[in-house]
Amino acid sequence: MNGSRKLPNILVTGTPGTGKSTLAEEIANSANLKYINIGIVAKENDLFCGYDEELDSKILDEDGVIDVLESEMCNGGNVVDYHSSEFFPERWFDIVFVLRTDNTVLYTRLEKRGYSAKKIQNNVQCEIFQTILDESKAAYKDEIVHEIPSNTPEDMQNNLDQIMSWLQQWAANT
Ligand code: DAT
Repeated sequence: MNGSRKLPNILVTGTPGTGKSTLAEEIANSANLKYINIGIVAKENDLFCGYDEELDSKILDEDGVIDVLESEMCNGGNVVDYHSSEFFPERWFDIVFVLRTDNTVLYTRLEKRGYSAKKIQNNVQCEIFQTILDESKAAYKDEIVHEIPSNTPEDMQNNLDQIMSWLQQWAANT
């Protein structure tokens, strides 16, 4: 925990389609924190540096994103939503949630989103190999990284309840 912040910063990460935006927005609304979607920040500030044909997605200017968000993150009280976690400064986050979704459920969600077959396959494989979980565990202290299920609305409610209790505890300890 970073003693200089009055409110914590939360990272919600996971493979695309696992429910990051849905949960992160719910947390921000329920706890009166600021929701920060890295994709939107990048678009608004034109923070891309090319296109990855293999992954069929724009390449993020990571240093640019860090520069734009640094002071806001130092103040605390943010819920950050992104499908990667390792390039953020470790000191930014007090807790990291990695959403996990069963392959078939994820497949259906990505199909509904209109992704190409290749993009769906890449993302489902990323989930099968637990790429984002491993990346988060390598980038942050084990005790702040939490793997949470995100298959059903009940999972979401459960996750929200647990995160709200964690926030209350955080407030009580500062
Ligand atoms: P992400 O931000 O990780 O790409 P999202 O929040 O846009 O994912 O969610 C993808 C879709 O899945 C969207 O239609 C909402 C739905 N969804 C998210 N979390 C869910 C959950 N726990 N149970 C059922 N559906 C969920």
